[in-house]
Amino acid sequence: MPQVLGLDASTQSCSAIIIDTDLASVVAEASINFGECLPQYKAPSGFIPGGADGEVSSDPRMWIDALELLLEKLKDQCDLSKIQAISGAGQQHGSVYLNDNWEDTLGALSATKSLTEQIEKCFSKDTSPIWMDTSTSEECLEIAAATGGDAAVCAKSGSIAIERFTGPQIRRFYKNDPDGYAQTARIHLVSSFICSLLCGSDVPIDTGDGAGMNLLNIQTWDWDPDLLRATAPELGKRLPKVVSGNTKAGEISQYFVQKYGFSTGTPITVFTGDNPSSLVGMGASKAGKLVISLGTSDTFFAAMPEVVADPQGCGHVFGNPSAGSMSLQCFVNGSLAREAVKDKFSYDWDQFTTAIDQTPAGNDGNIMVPFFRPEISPPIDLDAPILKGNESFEAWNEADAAIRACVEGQFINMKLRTNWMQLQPEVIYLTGGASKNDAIAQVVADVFQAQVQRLAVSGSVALGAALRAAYNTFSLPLNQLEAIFCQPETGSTVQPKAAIDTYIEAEQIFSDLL
Ligand code: XUL
Repeated sequence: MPQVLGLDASTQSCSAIIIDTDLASVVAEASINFGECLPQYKAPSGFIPGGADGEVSSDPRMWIDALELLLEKLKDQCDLSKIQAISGAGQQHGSVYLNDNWEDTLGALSATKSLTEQIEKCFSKDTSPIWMDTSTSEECLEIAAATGGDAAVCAKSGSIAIERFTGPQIRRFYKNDPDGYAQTARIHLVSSFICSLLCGSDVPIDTGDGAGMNLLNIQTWDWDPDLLRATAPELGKRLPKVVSGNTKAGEISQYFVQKYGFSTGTPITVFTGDNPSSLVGMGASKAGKLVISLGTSDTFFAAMPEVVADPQGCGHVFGNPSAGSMSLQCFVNGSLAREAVKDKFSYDWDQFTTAIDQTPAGNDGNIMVPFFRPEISPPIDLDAPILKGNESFEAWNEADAAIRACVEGQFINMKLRTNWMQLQPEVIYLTGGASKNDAIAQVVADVFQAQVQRLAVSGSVALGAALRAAYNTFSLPLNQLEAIFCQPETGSTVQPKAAIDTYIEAEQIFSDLL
């Protein structure tokens, strides 16, 4: 019975799933919430609060302790010697800075001491900047200027220089602490750091997570010499090599064999970023399916038929860990915008849903640019929505129409902004908090003129890691694994009802409003 372990080292927790690919079943799931289980790190939401100038960082020791607690928990639930393949994923962009003790320490881990105790002497920077950090605007400008501008950085790396991306973070560290940088022998992402610990050796970065650094060239899928030079001196030698997601990184270290009962020789597939992993875990690793995740921010991602970068510089291109590339685009005005318009009329969520149900697709020509705060897709500095329609609608006197206009506006904007990806969606997988709402799902189906499904999967990041490990280790076809583990929830499929031309004029008016 091949059992497979998938790990998810995310912002607030470290989670795992163990699946049995023969029995088509989930054997165990466990999670360690950093704030709850490791209060000594004083990071209730997984990062150190109160950072100056937009700095957001976490203590990498907390991630190591969480990994050990997680394995302890799993060991109590099942026999880890049955696991025959492992992979994982990490929150994207976060970086770990290590000195020249790193490789030797990894190779000589002793099961009688804790991991943190042994890795402690390997850090050349005490904390790890993570994806929520916005402190590097200056470094982004410098990297763009040294590389020939935003368009050049975007064409090379798949994204313009972005504050949270790892390259600008590395540059800021180099500028603020040149001695610390000089002592840094290796820079890892969260994903490759955790994978190195498990393998007991320094492992590569995959193209999925590597592309979130503003350092990887999306044509060659290798470090880009111009971007390395623009970021920090002698950076190339500090980075692990880059490999595709279907690469074996190593085998489980004796430390974990002795301490948690894993079997010697268990293969580990290179880790990837959480979004690339979720692409696989949602069953969307092949072009034609796309994922919309509705959260605080809404996120849109899909396997890409061609490697193209966003000419407007808002979206991102990452390696697809199952082959080729994927796109990702974030929309800041997600659930907070839906909530703001609901609250404006003192509605509850049931009234919000009824409002959408009782108004027609196309909203009688009433349109909203639903940005209650500055948006990044497209970049625009609004603090209140723009309304266009009849007089009473524009005066915010029509509650139901305003609610439909907000939701239609969000997905019209999403469709317009993601045209560059050249996708022809057959199925949209809707996930995240608001995805359960049938009225919102119907608007998505109508605007995109595609079928919408909600999957039964929870924890698509860890599941994606397990599926990748099974695919890579046992050569089980991904579509076969997806057919077993990524099934739509019964009765969750929504077909478009609106006529195909319902939104053509609205899309034009929406574009003209920006
Ligand atoms: C993607 C991003 C986040 C992180 C954390 O670019 O910044 O989604 O991966 O989840």
